Amino acid sequence: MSFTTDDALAEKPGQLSPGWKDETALSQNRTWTAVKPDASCSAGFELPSVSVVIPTLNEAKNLPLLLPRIPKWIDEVIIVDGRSTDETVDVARALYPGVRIVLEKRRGKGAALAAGFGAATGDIIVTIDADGSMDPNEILRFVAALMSGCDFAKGTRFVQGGGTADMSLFRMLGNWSLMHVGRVLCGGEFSDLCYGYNAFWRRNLPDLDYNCDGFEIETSLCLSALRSGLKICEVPSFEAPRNFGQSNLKAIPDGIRVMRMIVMQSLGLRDRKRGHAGGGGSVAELPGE
Ligand SMILES: Nc1nc2c(ncn2[C@@H]2O[C@H](COP(=O)(O)OP(=O)(O)OP(=O)(O)O)[C@@H](O)[C@H]2O)c(=O)[nH]1
Ligand SMILES: [Mg+2]
Repeated sequence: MSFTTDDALAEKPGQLSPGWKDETALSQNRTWTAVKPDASCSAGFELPSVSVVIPTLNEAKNLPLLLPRIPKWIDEVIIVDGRSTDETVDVARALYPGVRIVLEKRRGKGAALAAGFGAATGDIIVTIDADGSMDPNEILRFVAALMSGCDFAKGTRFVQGGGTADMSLFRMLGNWSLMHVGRVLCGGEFSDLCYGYNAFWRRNLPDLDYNCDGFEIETSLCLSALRSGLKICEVPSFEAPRNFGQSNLKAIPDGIRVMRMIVMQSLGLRDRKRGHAGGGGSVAELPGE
């Protein structure tokens, strides 16, 4: 069904305020189309599907604190593993029926995320760590930011509403320095360049550079989004301490990798597109239960 602003005026004579009558939309006599609401369309628009990609390396003890808290409206959860020596994969399957397990044998969080991106089918991809430091309830903030017009929603611990309880002073200083080098060399106003809680539209994958293996992946995603002219917004997020196990991040070597990535992005030396998911051809998916 469709109707024009004239139809609306005819139906409600005298009920529209004079100010409203002066609106451009009214003077242009636009045609409006009524949308029939259904379960997935309660606000008059299609809701996007959401994939959550979780890289895991020996996170069996942490998954019980994460997976049951993933919101029920998430369409797809992808665990990217392949190098764990504990029960991570079994625990994931037991805790989250329908979870997709992607096996990536190559070392590094970047390689794992790339494999997850290749496997994801949702309109929106959200990345979240498995160690319990990120609250799955915040996913809604990221999805809302994308649905309100952003292309890339970047989690940040360093604005009002965000925070961290998981960073030593040394790492805090390193993070701060890298962020400022990133701003000077690449522009943008990121307040947090190295945080793993992010979300973006899957259709924008070709604009992003995720062709790197390690913890520099987040920096690479943000700076390539900036270079590609994507609309980026920051979303406040709180990082709690890792629940069990040890961090895989090594501040100095990984900091150097991030610095190298910033310099390469600033010089435009990066190839944005990854040839195929995982890049190394080592990606496999475990058959469903
Ligand atoms: N598949 C896969 N996942 C990884 C690899 N390295 C790290 N991860 C995962 O990436 C996420 C982030 O790693 P963390 O070790 O927590 O790194 P971090 O958050 O910077 O360090 P902390 O704040 O100290 O926990 C976790 O979910 C890890 O399990 C890897 O080589 N392969
Ligand atoms: Mg962590």
